[in-house]
Amino acid sequence: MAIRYELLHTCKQSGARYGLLHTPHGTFETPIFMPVGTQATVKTLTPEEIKEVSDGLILGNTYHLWLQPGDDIIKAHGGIRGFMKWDGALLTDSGGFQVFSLNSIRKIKEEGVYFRHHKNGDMLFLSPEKAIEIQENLGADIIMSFDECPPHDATYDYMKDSIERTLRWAKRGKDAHKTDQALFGIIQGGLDDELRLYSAKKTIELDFPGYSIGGLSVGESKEEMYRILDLLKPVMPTDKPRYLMGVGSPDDLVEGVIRGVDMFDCVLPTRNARHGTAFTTEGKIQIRNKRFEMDFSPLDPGLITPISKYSKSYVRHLFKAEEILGMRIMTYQNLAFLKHLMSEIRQAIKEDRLLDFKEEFFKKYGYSK
Ligand code: PRF
Repeated sequence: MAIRYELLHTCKQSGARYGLLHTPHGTFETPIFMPVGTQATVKTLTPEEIKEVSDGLILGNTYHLWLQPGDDIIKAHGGIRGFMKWDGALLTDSGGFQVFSLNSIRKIKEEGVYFRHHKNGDMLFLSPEKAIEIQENLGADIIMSFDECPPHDATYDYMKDSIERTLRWAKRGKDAHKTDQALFGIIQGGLDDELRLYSAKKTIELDFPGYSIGGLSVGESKEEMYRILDLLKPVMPTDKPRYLMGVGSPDDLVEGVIRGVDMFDCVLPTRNARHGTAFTTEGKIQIRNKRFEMDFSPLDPGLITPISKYSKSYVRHLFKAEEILGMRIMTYQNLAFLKHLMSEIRQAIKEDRLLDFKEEFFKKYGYSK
């Protein structure tokens, strides 16, 4: 196991955790947000830019890179890091979630999942062992068990069968895993307290170096997600990192950290950016809006970065003219904003005032709860 988590402080006001995640490619302060680089690129940015707007740890996807260009080609480059020239640290998701979210035609069997390629229709098969093998070829520092993420409104019986299978898959993945990459277990269980606690207990018994919380932010309300996080907080091992998968709106980051989460990833900041929505210290803005036509102020007057020299009026023009630079500037902004937010959160934890910070944050930035 080539990572180590060090818990350095627990916020007296909120119970949030401040710690260090030691990996072979850097030591990172947690809580941390990881930008998503699904196809061995954080869309629109160069690795040098990703360095500037991240804390140095990003996410890649097994599913996409296995299908294109193929994990053999990436392995021949020395893994994703060598392929995309990223010298920071990396985490890969196992492909399970993507199989379920991108493919409507699929068959879940005990041995794995059969499905059709979402573009060319080829019949494909992904299993716990195969997901580990691909992730070993992709070479990330942290890798994920192969899981099923059932719909949040699945029946109790379906959910129970699914988490039992995911537990058997986790064990099979663990048995197949040979490298010193850190393999995380994934807790599922939907919105049912009993099933969540059962999945947590059994996953923790398998003894992984870190635990992911999956199956959330899949259509349920924020209150339901926070309730499940509250439920899990006291049962998670304190000496291992906790990763909430696919969650990263500014309000969810604050609420997740309060509930003991150390790591997050989400396509939201980068995807929103490409659709013209900026996260700023003055709230969320849609840059295409007519009110920015003559606005010569920077995208985010409260956060000075290399893109602050561009006016809102200019970035609006780039979007209206469908110029690629517009997406680049907005992606830079949204990731820079989340990096800044996470550093403020860490500071507030260290000073035992994260609940005060939350109050201020929601009031000042206008993010809805
Ligand atoms: N499982 C995996 N990846 C994921 C999820 C999950 O449940 C989610 C759910 N929010 C995002 N990414 N393997």
